[in-house]
Amino acid sequence: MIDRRKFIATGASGLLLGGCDRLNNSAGFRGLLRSAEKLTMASQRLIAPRDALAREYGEADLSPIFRSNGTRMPGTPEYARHAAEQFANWRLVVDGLVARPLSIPLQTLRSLPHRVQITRHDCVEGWSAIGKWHGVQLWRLLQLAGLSSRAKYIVFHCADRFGEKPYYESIDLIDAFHPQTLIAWGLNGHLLPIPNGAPLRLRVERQLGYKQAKYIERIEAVDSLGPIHGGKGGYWEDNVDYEWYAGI
Ligand SMILES: Nc1nc2c(c(=O)[nH]1)N[C@H]1C(S)=C(S)[C@@H](COP(=O)(O)O)O[C@H]1N2
Ligand SMILES: [Mo]
Repeated sequence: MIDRRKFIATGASGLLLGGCDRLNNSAGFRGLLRSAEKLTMASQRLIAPRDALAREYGEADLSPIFRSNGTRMPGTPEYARHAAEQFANWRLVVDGLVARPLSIPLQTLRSLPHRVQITRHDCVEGWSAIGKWHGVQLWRLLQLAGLSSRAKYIVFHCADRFGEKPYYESIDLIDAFHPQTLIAWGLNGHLLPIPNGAPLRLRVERQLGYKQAKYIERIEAVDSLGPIHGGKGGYWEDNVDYEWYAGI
């Protein structure tokens, strides 16, 4: 019995091979193939990684302790008072280029739909830790506030100071609307501990540790980073020339 499918398959691929062989023999066509390949790689590097999800891990991968770095306890009297009250009166301000500026009580924020994700944090100082984060997706807050079409960046103002200088960070709208970008209020199944940024910290999973702003009290939408503090978009960017886009 003749296997018709096999016959057709062989026949077809035979034809294709014949055609490709002929084309492959032309140096010009091989060059074209190579440049098309380079083009694909280049465009994937430029576009795909910005939207791609950061790797998520399982419970078994969690680091036994998620260490703390930078500020472990903001030194201001205001923060001390909030900490003593278990942050019962903490509010998150969302303002700048928005239609409806918000001042969201922490309790309300924690009652919004949230996402849980286990990701790896990489610090430039050469350590990593895997933690489980619980938080509201930033895009939800920007939607609630009615982000203006003039906005280009989202700035995170923090409660801690380095001398006189407040810690702050900023991201663009691609990262701001990324599904894994959270305003996190929980770590490993508990409310966020103070050393890790209580009561609210940013998780922007495609970027390095210093972008993960802790102790967030205000989120500001802006069209330019120039007028804010040193103008380079973040405390470390202003003061020690760290990259603004710290992609990993
Ligand atoms: N407000 C604030 N956010 C901050 C810092 C800080 O000192 N202050 N340190 C950054 C750095 S360098 C790292 S590696 C992470 C550390 O987060 P962790 O303390 O939860 O490990 O927070 C980042 N966010
Ligand atoms: Mo870091």
